[in-house]
Amino acid sequence: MVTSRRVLFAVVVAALAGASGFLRGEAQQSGDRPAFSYQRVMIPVRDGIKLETAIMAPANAKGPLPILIRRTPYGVPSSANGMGGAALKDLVKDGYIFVVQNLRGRFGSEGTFELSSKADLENPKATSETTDAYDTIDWLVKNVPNNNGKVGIYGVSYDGLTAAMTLLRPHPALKAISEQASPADQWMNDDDHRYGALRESYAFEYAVYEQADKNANTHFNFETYDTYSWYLNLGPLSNINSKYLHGSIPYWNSIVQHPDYDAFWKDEAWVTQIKGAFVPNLNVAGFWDQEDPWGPWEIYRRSEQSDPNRNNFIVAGPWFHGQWHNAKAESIGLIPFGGHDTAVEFREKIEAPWFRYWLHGEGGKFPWKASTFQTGSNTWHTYAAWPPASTPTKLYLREDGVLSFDAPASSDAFVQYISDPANPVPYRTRPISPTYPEGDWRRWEAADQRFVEHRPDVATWMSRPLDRDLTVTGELSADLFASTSGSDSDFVVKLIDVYPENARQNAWSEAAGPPPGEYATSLNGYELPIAMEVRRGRYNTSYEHPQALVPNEPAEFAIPLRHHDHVFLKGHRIMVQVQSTWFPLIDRNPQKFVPSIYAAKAEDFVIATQRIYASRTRASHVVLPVVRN
Ligand code: PG9
Repeated sequence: MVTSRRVLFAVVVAALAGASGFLRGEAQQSGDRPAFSYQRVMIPVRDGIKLETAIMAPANAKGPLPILIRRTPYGVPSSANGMGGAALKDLVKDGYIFVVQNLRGRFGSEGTFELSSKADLENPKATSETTDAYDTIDWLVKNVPNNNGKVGIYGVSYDGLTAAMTLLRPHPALKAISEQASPADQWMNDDDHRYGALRESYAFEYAVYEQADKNANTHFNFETYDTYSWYLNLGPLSNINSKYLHGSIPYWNSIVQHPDYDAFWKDEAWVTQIKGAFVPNLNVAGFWDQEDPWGPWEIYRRSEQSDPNRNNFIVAGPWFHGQWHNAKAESIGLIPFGGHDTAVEFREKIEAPWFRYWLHGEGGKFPWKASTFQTGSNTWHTYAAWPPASTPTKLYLREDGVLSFDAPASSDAFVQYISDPANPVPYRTRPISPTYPEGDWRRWEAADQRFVEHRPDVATWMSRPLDRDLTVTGELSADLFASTSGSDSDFVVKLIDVYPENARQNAWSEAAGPPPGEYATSLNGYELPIAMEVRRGRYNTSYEHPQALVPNEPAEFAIPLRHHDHVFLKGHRIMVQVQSTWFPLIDRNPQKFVPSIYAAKAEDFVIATQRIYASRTRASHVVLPVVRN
């Protein structure tokens, strides 16, 4: 069942202007908020449809100003009041004409919202987020009074995607981009899949969120409090359409009609069209981004193919999705950032100077290519190139549950567990709230993994306490040698930083003991995930043509674990957990090969015996890019 919450638009100034008509709005000032005028205009694009756009200009501008655009599916502001918020403080100080536009088909914008990142640039009739941005910039520089002819575009997530897609065909007035947490290829990674494994809860709930109602962001109305139970009781995925959506959500229909990496997804993978860095772009990534942790690195990597003018930069920090635009970011969940307010530091020292340099011509170009807030050490770093030089170092999963730098010596050793799709491993503690409205969803990637360590279907390896700091900077990966008694299977790898048992002096007195609820909020023995990823067996040899695994025959699974900058501190231990379900984050693999999992029947889901090999010839391991300090 789908319910919709109408978002009320208080149109402060109902200024709907055509290509030449630009109406002046009233300047708004309240308390010490900066004074901004506010106009709502309809901007025409090449196929004749008009896009609803809010324009907020500082009332006290001394001279012409650059334009800073954000393009969004979530609704434009209904007044200029947001200009006083913490996220924009530094940009507001520098002076910009702020423009926020609804994507085609969302809220007051005409056309159809397809939730698509396809950009068919060869077809002169095709429109996309690339062409809509181009046409919007063209209109703005010609019609907005007092602009200096320079435009920047930025945004987080979907807004970041629309910023990033301007890289493919930038308007000449576009002088600076900052894509932040943009997805790049929705089959390969980020919101909807991980190397073809469906992110069931996210893909479903997001498709409903954006496509159930043109004029609202819609929360799916779960009739069960714990969504883990809801998804489990749902049974096979085909029940989403047969019992609830009835084909009403086009993007969900596309997902279930295209299980494999076919032409549909390859067209959606706009990032493959990047050939170099032709406009300055600051990519921004979060190490614990629960939605789009991969895209910014992929956009950065593709842009590095040709960057003679040093236009391509990346910043990464210890953030959940978009946390760098929160009023403060001093911690994620229970994990503190060593006294740093990383959001304020990012905005003051990186984001605002970025646009100041490119759009106001003040300050200097960043002397680095990459900057990170390194976790563990809790310090900012800059790098002349990413990734910096490191020594790939293998940590082996041994048969006795020990994680060791020494390779296993035995000839036929493995660790075994039983994976039952009827009792899948939850990805966070139950009850699991819906994805939207966001609550615990934001912080779950930094959650203590002790909550599943005891499960018989979670295999665990642990190192000895480290005798010195271990700095890991660059791309991590895992290489599992594994078998299943089934003919398809998932393997999830989690790399975990285990805090010492006495990591923190607890605040309560020995004699009084902890106040209710506080014992579980200690960092003592905390198991902090640093990297987590899943590989789906059917795609082990081909993304386009899934293949059955041979039952009980070991195969090698290469599992990329993305880019990180983390120090495992002296006294901490390193842990690896391996499991075959991660629910309902990832849909359940039936563990029996079927042509499409999305058409699987209840009886296709079978119990399987999984083996992770730990022998001389099949030495499962993770690879850490170790940097000597
Ligand atoms: N992660 C969301 C999203 C981005 C792009 C496409 C689909 C979803 C978002 O937060 O906007």
